[in-house]
Amino acid sequence: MKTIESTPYPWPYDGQLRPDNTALVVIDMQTDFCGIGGYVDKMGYDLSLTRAPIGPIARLLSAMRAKGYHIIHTREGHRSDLSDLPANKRWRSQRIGAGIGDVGPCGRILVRGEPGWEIIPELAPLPGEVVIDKPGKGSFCATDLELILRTRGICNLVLTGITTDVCVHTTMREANDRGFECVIIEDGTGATDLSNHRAALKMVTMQGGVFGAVATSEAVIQAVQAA
Ligand code: C5J
Repeated sequence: MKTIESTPYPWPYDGQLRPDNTALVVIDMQTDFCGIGGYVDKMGYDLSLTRAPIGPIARLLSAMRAKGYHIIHTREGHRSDLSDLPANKRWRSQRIGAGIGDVGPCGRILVRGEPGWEIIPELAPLPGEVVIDKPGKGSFCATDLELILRTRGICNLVLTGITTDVCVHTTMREANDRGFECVIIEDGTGATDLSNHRAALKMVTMQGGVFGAVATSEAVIQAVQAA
């Protein structure tokens, strides 16, 4: 039996924390969400909030890669012809001055293959690690993530990335409804607004852990490194 110290219960619920059944999921650590000139920067939000999880995620990647855990990265982005970009998503982004598909300082905003869409170099995937390209906020919508998890026998997800209240939360809710056991990492996630980050974490802890549990990166690292 192995668990991580977390709130509101030691995670995972069944004590079966192992490299073969557990994945570290790193969500949307792309320049568009945490780099100068990217989508979040164009919207005028404080980049220090979305850059805060970079260090904790780097340490988690190092610890979990060393122990052979599955590593999965995601990228939010659209086809270059924007055929998978809903008109309302584009319209809303244009209203706030950061039109998805429009040219910005880092190329076309949230378009696959553009510089802003790339995962930041500090957290770059290693060869062989799964990278999920998603057109939406959740990582399960219009992707093969669930097929990959089931094929590999992964039932536990350690969720990190940005933003806590949007793509990470949507992914956690989607995963929870599919029966995956999730923990969200409080210092391994970040939002465009600090109170939204804190509220998103608090929501998870309600109802006995309505979507799973909340832990620190250090608690995960200590557990995976324990003999
Ligand atoms: C957003 C994301 N916030 N990765 N995307 O639009 O959370």
